[in-house]
Parts: sequence; structure tokens; C-alpha cells
Amino acid sequence: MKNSSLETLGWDSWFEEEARLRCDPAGAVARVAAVDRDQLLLLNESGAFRAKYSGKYKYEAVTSLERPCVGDWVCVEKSPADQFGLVQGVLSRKTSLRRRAAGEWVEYQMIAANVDCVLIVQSCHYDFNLKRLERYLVMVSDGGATPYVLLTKIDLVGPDVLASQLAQIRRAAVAAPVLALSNVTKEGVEELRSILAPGKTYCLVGSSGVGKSTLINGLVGREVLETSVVSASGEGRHTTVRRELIVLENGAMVIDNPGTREFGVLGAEEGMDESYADIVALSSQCRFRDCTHTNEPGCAVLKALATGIIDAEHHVNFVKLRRESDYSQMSYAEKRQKDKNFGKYVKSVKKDLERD
Ligand SMILES: Nc1nc2c(ncn2[C@@H]2O[C@H](COP(=O)(O)OP(=O)(O)OP(=O)(O)O)[C@@H](O)[C@H]2O)c(=O)[nH]1
Ligand SMILES: [Mg+2]
Ligand SMILES: [Zn+2]
Repeated sequence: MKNSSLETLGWDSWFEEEARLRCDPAGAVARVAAVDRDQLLLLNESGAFRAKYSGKYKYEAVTSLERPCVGDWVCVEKSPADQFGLVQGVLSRKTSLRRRAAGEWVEYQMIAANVDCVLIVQSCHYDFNLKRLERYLVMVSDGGATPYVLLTKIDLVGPDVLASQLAQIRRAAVAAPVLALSNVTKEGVEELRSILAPGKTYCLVGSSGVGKSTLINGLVGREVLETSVVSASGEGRHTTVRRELIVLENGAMVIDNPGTREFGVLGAEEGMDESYADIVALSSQCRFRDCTHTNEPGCAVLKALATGIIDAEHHVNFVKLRRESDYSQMSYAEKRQKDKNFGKYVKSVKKDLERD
């Protein structure tokens, strides 16, 4: 395989094939480490460099979901004399982690692409919430990545509090591995480090102030990310404002994220008090990753329904919620975004014509 040193950044034959289809044969590829309005920070075999979008790429009608985000692989042109590389296109994503953005319209927003594992971080101290955890789990399994649950700040709670939270997670039949740690005493940090594999990408998500950046700083061994103290109620202040991919010394990659108070995963139902953890747990055994659990062969959820392990009404509610939050509205949002981009495109063409 050519580009063998890109493998340390997660490159493999799957992307190689993608690049063959989408990139200019003379062009190179690079991985997106951060995105800032119209500039990107890219990584390739020779290190980090800045890039902008090529004129052609800018005018192509792309939805916000299709624009490059942290973790993406892009086709890029850059000669040694150029200060900036020029991004020509984005390769298809193996996995994608996206959230539902708040607002009048339902819009989706990419969090990260090509993530192998998502570490769902909750603090034991004033942050633990099983319903929110379940919504994160749905979001992660929808995007095709493997979830882990991380409970932080165990130094601030008594063993009974931690034990009760772990019991709640167990009772909800959460299949994801659960780790508990403290960034202060470092208890549990080495156990986490030992699961971080070279060449794999890990994305941290969770509320503001739960210690995501502190944890990454601890793993790096240096203050690479800004952190800040939380209020007495345990609420963070949104210290991290940018998504950023960091390569650890052992070769594992971690993506830090700005904390969110609420992820609209199943439709931001604050008062949604039904638990779908059983269905989410089963869905990892479905034959298809994007199984809708309605008519697919090899669907573990339908099998459990047929044998009475899960309740029919419970299943119907799950499918309904999922459909509402997913397909219909998403295609609508995409259509709307396309219209917007098309409007911009028309304007830019007009400007070009006027100049001539
Ligand atoms: N006691 C204790 N404090 C912690 C622990 N982890 C982080 N903190 C503190 O919690 C505060 C917030 O930590 P951050 O790392 O900034 O949190 P974050 O999740 O990155 O927050 P955002 O960037 O806003 O999403 C800091 O003051 C940390 O020192 C922990 O395990 N125990
Ligand atoms: Mg942070
Ligand atoms: Zn299924």
C-alpha cells in the first residue's frame, strides 16, 4: 500500500479505494485535525499544515453535513512553496458522529468523522444522568462507532454514590464498557490509557465541565488544552470551543469537544422517561449497522420482539421517535441547506459575470 505512513493516522485500504475514486491521481490526502471557518488544520505523513478550500470545492453545492469536519480525510493539493494547501474534496466517511442542533429548524451537525470509539463522559459529581447517557448511546450507534462510558471525578463522591450509578447503568442493560476515573487522583486513568490503541481515533463527548480536556491533558502529559474550574453546582463554562484531534505518544488519536448541556439525539425529549437501553444494546447484534429494526433480515431487535423479550409497544415507540428525529426531518434539513447553498452559488456566478 502506498502512503504507508498515513496508516498511523488511521489510513487504510478502504480510504485508499475512496481516494482512487475521488482524488486527482497527482493529489495527496490528509486528515482534518481542526476546522476554523474557512481554514483547516491538516495532518499527513510530514506533519501539520494549514489549508483552505479550493474555489471549485466552495462552489459545489455541499450540505453542512458534507463539509469537512474533524477526523475527515480530504484530497488536498499543495506544492512545497505554497503556504496553504487547497482542499479539493472529502472522502466518504466510515463512521460519523452527529448531533441535532437546536433551533427553529431541525438541523444536524457533524461532531466528528471516522471515529472508532466514542467516550461518553459523565461526571459522578452532579452530572450523571441515565436518560442522557442512553441518548448518547443511540447517537453513537447510529453513527457506527463503538461506545464507551466514562465516569469522571470519582474523587468527589463517596463509594456508595459511584456504586449506585454503576448499578443504574447495569440495570439499564448498557452493553458498552464502563470505566470510572479521577483526573485528580489518577485512579482509573491508566486503565483507560491501556484501551487506547495506536492508529485508532477516540472522540470525547459530554457536558461542559466533566473533565474531557483535563483528561486529554493528563494523557498527553502536558497542558495542550485549556481547562477551567466549574461552579459549585458542578456546571462547566464551555471552556473548549473547538474540536481538535490530538495524536498521543502511543499513536492513538483523541478528539476533544466543546461540552454540551443537551444532545438532541432522539429528539431532545427532556421529559422522555422511557428507557430504550435494551433496544440499543440489542442493535449492536443486528446484521446491518444502519438497521432500522423494522424489516431487516438478521435484526436482533425484531428477533427479541418475536420471542417476547421486548414489548411491542416499547418497540413501536422507539421506532416512532427514531423516525421523527432521523429520516424525514433530516432530508428536509438537507434539502433546505442545499437550497441555501444553491442561492449562494447563484450569487457567486452573478458576481463573476458582472466582473467580466
Ligand atoms: N475533582 C476533580 N476535578 C476534575 C476532574 N476532572 C476535571 N476536573 C476539573 O473540572 C474542571 C473542568 O474540567 P475541563 O477539563 O475543563 O472540562 P471539559 O469537559 O473539558 O469542559 P468543556 O471544555 O467546557 O466542555 C477543571 O477545573 C478540572 O480541573 C476530576 O476527575 N476530579
Ligand atoms: Mg474542554
Ligand atoms: Zn435491527
